[in-house]
Amino acid sequence: GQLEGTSLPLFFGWFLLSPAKEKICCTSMDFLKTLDTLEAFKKHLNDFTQEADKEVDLEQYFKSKGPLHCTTKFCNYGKEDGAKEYAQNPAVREFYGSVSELSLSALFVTPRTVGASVALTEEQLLLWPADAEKEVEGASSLPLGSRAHVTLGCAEGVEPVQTGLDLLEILAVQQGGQKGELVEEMELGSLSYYGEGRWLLSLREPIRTPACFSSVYG
Ligand code: 2AM
Repeated sequence: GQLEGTSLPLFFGWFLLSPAKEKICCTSMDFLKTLDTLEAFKKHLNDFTQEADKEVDLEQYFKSKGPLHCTTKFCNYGKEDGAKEYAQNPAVREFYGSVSELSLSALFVTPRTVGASVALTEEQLLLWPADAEKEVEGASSLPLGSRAHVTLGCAEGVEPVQTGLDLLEILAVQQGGQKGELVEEMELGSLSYYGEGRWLLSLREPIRTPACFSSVYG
């Protein structure tokens, strides 16, 4: 097989294709630009800065991290649990190099990360590791694929792995029955606040983008 005799990648995932990729970057920038002008956001500004009366420019606050993608399995060149098994999974071999459509269902922002949640299809779930949701306390009973996301940016000193953990945290709060405080109906969808600097914009229409299932050796 094509993966035999080669070392394992840093990670597998779906890589967003142009021009949808550029459009998503713009949408995310526009969202950040609007969010930090909202009164509701200013009211909770101390989640993002300790300095009283300081303004936060979210577009500057978050730095983008490489090509836009949705990680399926972080392998760390084989050092991660289950990396070899994942690479040998028949579905992974079958779909490697294929293009499918990713559906982005929400945008979320925390003091650490900004990302988009991805609603995976049944077929895409075949490529999703069974234990991906187990890392966050209170999130292990969430449906398979709940962690699927695209990292759009990270605050200074924050690693991108944090984006999926932030998403799981918001979903765990939701699952616990907390609806979030509906803050504003925006053009893109409804914006809710979940406390501790956690904002979620449920998109009225999902953003669809073609993406290629592949891996990074980096
Ligand atoms: P991300 O999927 O949230 O963007 C390389 O570091 C890629 O692998 C990044 O895209 C990163 O996060 C993801 N990643 C890094 N460490 C990870 C981990 N322990 N579990 C899952 N994904 C990880």
